[in-house]
Amino acid sequence: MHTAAHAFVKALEHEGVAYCFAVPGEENLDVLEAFRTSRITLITTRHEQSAAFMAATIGRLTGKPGMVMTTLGPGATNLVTAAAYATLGAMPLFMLTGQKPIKVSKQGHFQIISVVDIMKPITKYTRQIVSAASIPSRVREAFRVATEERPGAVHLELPEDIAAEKIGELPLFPNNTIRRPAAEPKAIAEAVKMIREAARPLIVIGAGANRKRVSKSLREFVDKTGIPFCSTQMGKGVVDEHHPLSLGCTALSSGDFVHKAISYADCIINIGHDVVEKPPFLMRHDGAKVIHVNFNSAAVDDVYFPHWEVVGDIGNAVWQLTESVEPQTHWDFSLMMREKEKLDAHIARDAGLPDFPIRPSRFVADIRAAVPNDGMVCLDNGMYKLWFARQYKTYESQTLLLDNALATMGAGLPSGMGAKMAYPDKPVVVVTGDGGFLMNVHELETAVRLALDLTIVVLRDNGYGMIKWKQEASTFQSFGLDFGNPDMVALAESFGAKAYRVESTDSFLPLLKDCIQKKGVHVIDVPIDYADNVRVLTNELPRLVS
Ligand SMILES: Cc1ncc(C[n+]2csc(CCOP(=O)(O)OP(=O)(O)O)c2C)c(N)n1
Ligand SMILES: [Mg+2]
Repeated sequence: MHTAAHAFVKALEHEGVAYCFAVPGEENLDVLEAFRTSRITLITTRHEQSAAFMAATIGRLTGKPGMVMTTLGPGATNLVTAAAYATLGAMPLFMLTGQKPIKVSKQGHFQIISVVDIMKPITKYTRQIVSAASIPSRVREAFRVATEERPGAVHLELPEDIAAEKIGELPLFPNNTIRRPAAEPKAIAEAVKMIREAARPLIVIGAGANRKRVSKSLREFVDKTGIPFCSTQMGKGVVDEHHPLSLGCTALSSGDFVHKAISYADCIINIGHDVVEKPPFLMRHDGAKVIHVNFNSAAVDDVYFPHWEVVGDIGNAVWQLTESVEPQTHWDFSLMMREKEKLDAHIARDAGLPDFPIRPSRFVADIRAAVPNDGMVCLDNGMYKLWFARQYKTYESQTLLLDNALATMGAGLPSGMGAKMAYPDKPVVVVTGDGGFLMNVHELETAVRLALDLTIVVLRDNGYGMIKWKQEASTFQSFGLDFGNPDMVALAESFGAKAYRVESTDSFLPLLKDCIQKKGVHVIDVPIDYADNVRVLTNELPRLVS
């Protein structure tokens, strides 16, 4: 007879789980045994946090929950950051944790904390399984909730005595494809009227538009109407940023050319807005009219209170708008387009700077030159994220994976590993700071063991550069943000990776191209000069964008 753990793993197979990332504990042993003969691939990692970052990335890219398994207590608490990352970032993630026996236990409170309570504020659903018979329905419900808009993390706890129970075959529940409801025609009609009557409409693309298949319909909307667009950091790439009507990304909170372009709009078609991202524009009561197009109605906020809402499947809503909105002769985009020209010229100006250590604009330009159009760049969190969001033009949706929701350090390398597993044929480059890299550097061992083809570029400024920028820009004295580094090349080589130190700026691009072509894990140690953070972003831009 099978155990409840077998029933659990069968339910996971039924949900289409391909990988389970795990640091197992003794409370997981029955489940581990069930995985041994399952078609799900178990991937042992070196930390629970990084395991869950990998799983969340699989969820983010496939739309189906990625899975992580840990033990109780310390294994479960190590999931906290990644659960928050998935929930704030709207990534479907399924977490399974073990627990001591709940029926009879002779172990006191050893390692026991209420994991379900810990998970409450950072998940959409968290339950302890108290009877084997409820496994199929609990698993189905967890996967349904994790996947449904807005997606996020869910958690089940399986105590070891329940997992070990002998049971017969349990029937599984249908895993239906659910069609999302379409926006109501009256909602569309009013939006069409507002867009037609505007003088300078503008499309703003947010994180929600980057989750589902919206790219094609949005591209058609832009092409047919000729309305310019810009995006938030997590909306990058939904429409090719090389498009002549692309006004850029709201990488900085304010004060860039793109913000100036937005200020000219009198009607903003705000597609897939997500309040977790810093607002791409601040609404004013006497400002532009805003049309909210999203899966759900708008969460009202001091800076966000749209005038009209088109609620329903975004792709369908955009298709309906495309059907009805014709280009209007009274629309005038000339002021917006002038800001685009200035932005493009500003980005191009520093793209070829020869200085060593490399400067941020040159670094971003070199990465863009090396990575093919469909190749993926996965960022950790640090100063370079702003430079990438501002200056790395994406061709396709989900080709620049960044986290502008929890914005946690440490997710760069694991997210790159998850991306490579989700898309084995696409080149994947991780860009991380020296701070963030060392937060999950141990996963180099997992990457080498899995024989992933992955290039990791480590930007070395010997400090927490992003915070140093804010410290300097706020005119604080330099204090408390510098650190030393190990020899990155020796460190990476000790894990079995190939490693290189960049000693001239011109050598970086050919080296990167070469690593992307080759098999295996490659780590490139790149010293960076961050003086442009203050020089360009803090001091120069406000002068230029007046
Ligand atoms: C887990 C976590 N801790 C702290 C922060 C705050 N923080 C944001 S960026 C940053 C510095 C990142 O340093 P590094 O990885 O070296 O990148 P750099 O900015 O130097 O390029 C810090 C400390 C964070 N976002 N996440
Ligand atoms: Mg750094």
